[in-house]
Amino acid sequence: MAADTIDLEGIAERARNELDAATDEAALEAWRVTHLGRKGTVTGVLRQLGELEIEERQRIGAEANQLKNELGAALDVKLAGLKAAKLAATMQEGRIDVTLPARKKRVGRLHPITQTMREIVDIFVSMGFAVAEGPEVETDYYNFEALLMDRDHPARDMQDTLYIDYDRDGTYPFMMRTHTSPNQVRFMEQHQPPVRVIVPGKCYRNEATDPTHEWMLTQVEVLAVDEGLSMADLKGTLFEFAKRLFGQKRRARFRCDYFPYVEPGVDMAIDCFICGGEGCRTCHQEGWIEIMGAGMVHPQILSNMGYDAERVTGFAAGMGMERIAMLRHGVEDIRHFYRNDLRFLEQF
Ligand code: FA5
Repeated sequence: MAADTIDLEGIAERARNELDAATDEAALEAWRVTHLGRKGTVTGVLRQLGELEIEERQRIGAEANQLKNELGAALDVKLAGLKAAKLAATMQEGRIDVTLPARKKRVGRLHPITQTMREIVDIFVSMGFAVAEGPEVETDYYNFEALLMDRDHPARDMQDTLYIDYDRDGTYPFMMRTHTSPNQVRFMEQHQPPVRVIVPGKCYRNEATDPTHEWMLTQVEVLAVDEGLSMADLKGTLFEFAKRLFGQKRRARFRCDYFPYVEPGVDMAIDCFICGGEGCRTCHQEGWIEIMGAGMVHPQILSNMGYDAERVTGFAAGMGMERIAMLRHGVEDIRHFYRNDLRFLEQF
């Protein structure tokens, strides 16, 4: 084979031009295969060397190897340039302006009703009460009947609720409990006197809402059964509770009230924090805001639980936590608590 059939100059020129024109990594790889690959142009020349005369072989061999090295180095330079450009572009896209002020981390907090609940629980625990829980979905028996409210009892009208479905024998519907009082019965069924327990939890009523009435409310039930408990213990316990929670300045009031499961029954109110007892929209012009119902446990219930009603007596109370939180924090409308407006909630 003659040396003049090998156009090393032409190959070099074409390779240099094509390398200049390649703009991405895929094009560079194609270029490498075309010129430096196993079947590439430069490799082809090297492969043909054996067919040449010795002198030609040495000369062309040296030139071809030099070209191979030159092109390989040029390829490395070009590749490094492309990589650097790519990195610069990525950094530009994802660049962070370190002069911007950092985003503030929002720290969560407990809902005001949860805070109030914890304060109330702490006070009763410090007075020797245990804490229990009960179901929010109740049976007619526990919510009404066991508390001496038969099916036709007018006291049921005060606590209309949301009904769920009928129980197994299809007679009575399950319901969302209207108060925490079913837990008096549930607890007494399981425990013998002396009893000192509180039961906090959510309750539900079919209410036309207004500044002091919500359809979902939180109550704490209080129950004590022992020998010799009297109305004086009830009053002493609840007034002491009110003092610890509201401070000495707030006034508390007991009035006769009727609940079928206590005898006698009372409601306890605190003087209105908005008007100081003058009468306003929040207290319905009464000057007082009722926070709980209470009374001496009806002896019939004690006997139904298998207790000796001649020997033991008991007192019970059920308080509304939203009303108490309103009094504590000067909130004039109960509906703020569950509107989930952060401007309100962040104040607590
Ligand atoms: C009862 O629920 C009785 N179970 C309380 C009781 C327990 C009496 C033990 C005797 C013995 P009443 O319906 O009054 O009673 O509710 C008690 C308290 O829950 C009220 O004083 C009030 O603070 C709160 N409450 C009642 N209904 C609502 C409502 N719709 N929205 C907000 N708070 C309410």
